[in-house]
Amino acid sequence: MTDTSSSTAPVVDVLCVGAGFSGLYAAHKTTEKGWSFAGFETAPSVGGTWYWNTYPGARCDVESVYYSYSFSEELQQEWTWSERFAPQAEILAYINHVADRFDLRRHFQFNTRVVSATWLADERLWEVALDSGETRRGRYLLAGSGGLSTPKDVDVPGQENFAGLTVSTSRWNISLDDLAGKRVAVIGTGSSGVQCIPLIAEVAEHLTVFQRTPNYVFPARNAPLDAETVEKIKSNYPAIREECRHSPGGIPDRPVTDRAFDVSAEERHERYEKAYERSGFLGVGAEFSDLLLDPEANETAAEFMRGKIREIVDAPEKARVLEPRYHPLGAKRSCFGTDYYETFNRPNVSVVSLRDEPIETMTADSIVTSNDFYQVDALVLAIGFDAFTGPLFALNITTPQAGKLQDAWSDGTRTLLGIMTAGFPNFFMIGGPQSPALVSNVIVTIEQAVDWITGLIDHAKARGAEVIEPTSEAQEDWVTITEETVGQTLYASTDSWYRGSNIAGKPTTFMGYVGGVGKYRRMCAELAERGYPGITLD
Ligand code: FAD
Ligand code: N01
Repeated sequence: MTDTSSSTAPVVDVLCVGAGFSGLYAAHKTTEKGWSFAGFETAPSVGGTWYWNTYPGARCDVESVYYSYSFSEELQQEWTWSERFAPQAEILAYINHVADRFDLRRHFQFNTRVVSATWLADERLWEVALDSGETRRGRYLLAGSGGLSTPKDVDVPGQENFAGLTVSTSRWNISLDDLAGKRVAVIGTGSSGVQCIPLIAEVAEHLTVFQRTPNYVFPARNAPLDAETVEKIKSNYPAIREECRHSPGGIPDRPVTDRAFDVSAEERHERYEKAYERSGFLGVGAEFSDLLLDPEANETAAEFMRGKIREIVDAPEKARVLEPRYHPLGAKRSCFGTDYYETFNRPNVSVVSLRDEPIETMTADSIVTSNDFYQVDALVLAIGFDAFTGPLFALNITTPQAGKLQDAWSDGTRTLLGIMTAGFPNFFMIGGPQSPALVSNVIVTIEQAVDWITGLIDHAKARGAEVIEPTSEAQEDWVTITEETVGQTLYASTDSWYRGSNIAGKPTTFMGYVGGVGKYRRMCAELAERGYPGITLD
């Protein structure tokens, strides 16, 4: 590695990691204010999630008209989404359009990984070290490094023995044709697996799905957006965006107040049927107000979904394996699929329950379970991410007073508003842990966070302060709020990547605020109006 140490490079106002939705909006917002900005991105181009996750079937499951930037009326008028849930390529094209339209690429250094970030207390600056050997200094460090950008390490026993084609959904680098005529195994049935399985089934000679935990898969009900719908949306965008900003989930809400047992079994079933037709995040799982609070109420929705699976899947044994029984509906991230359960009616598709027969090892051409062995030519890993802390810890963020971020968070994430953390001055996370990003339309949270962070920096600058840091007391108050809010729900007791339980050794603390983006926005705004109590300026 050449040493191109750039001590002569100018000190910038803002250093930023990542050129996804977060980094690009941060670049736009801060440079508009006249601040200097230096962004770094491992990938050769913009896009973040939508650059990396190019597996067949990848698309958003928050409707595109909501899952997009709201900061520019011109942008939302000139861009037209073709489908209710745009495919990955279209979302990536949109992000590229945004980068070009607002001339944002010039602020980023691509093919560049930030390997460490160190607070230089005397200079009151951050210094980032890059994998090129260079260093750069700046006043503020923004992490737009993503919640789902670090793939989970492969932990399938014996996977290193496998000699066939191996590909991961989060780093997809083959074409679907490469799987044509092959015996394919997919391991993992979260959102990524659910989206790619039906398409792989269409080309594979045989597809075996290795499923550990069956999840609830709702029909996505994707469809082209017709001209009339697009026109209606475009003429109403400001109101739609406002509704999203003040909603619980960052999408227009459909408030319900009655509980599952307030109505008769027949009425409940009818309502679930209608909700199933509607699908989306406001479908079955949101039909009654207590579904994520009361296990018995939840079970009525869960059993409704199991009934749907039994209706759709012809073979009773396959249906039994696919029926979710190990966690409440919605307490792990729900999945939205197209022809997901129908795919298991194809003669070339089988499903293996790893709960019944765990994988013991792999050979050069097979997966060996406790019960059988399955010959495969290609292996697709859809095993998920080391969410939130994975990318943050890889930044090796260090301050003299608090040490490394991973040490400060060894018992779980501790933040103020999911944006700042005590002991790490001038460090801001966009859509970080303990923000609403985990359970919302993430773009709403990203825009709100960047707006709030820049407002706070303006406030500090106006007072001649260079250093911004939350107090430990304010941080503990926020940790308590997030824990109490989630503690009332079924999320709190369900193993999931939300709680870090998909990664061996990771502390299992819930990594989001589930009180809703609207309420969160109000709390952030109130803090600003009150002059940011709990945040010290120096
Ligand atoms: P990312 O898009 O993850 O971008 C972070 C970038 O930082 C990456 O490009 C990464 O390479 C870069 N980076 C990280 N560390 C470093 C480093 N050390 N040095 C340099 N660069 C670094 N959310 C929704 O709300 N709705 C959806 O429908 C939805 N669909 C999704 C589908 C998939 C397949 C996945 C994986 C996630 C989905 N999400 C969805 C969540 C999604 O991650 C966010 O919506 C959003 O894209 C996050 O944007 P971001 O810019 O914060 O992070
Ligand atoms: O990852 P996941 P994902 N052996 O962690 C299994 C977003 N997203 O990439 O549940 C066998 O959800 C694991 O089993 P279990 C969205 O927020 C959105 O699918 O741990 N199996 C699980 O079935 C989503 O929630 C979209 O028992 C193993 C699966 O792999 C998040 O990204 C699309 C295993 C992992 O599921 C992550 O989704 C894609 C092992 N060793 C992603 N290790 C949209 O639709 C793991 N598994 C918008």
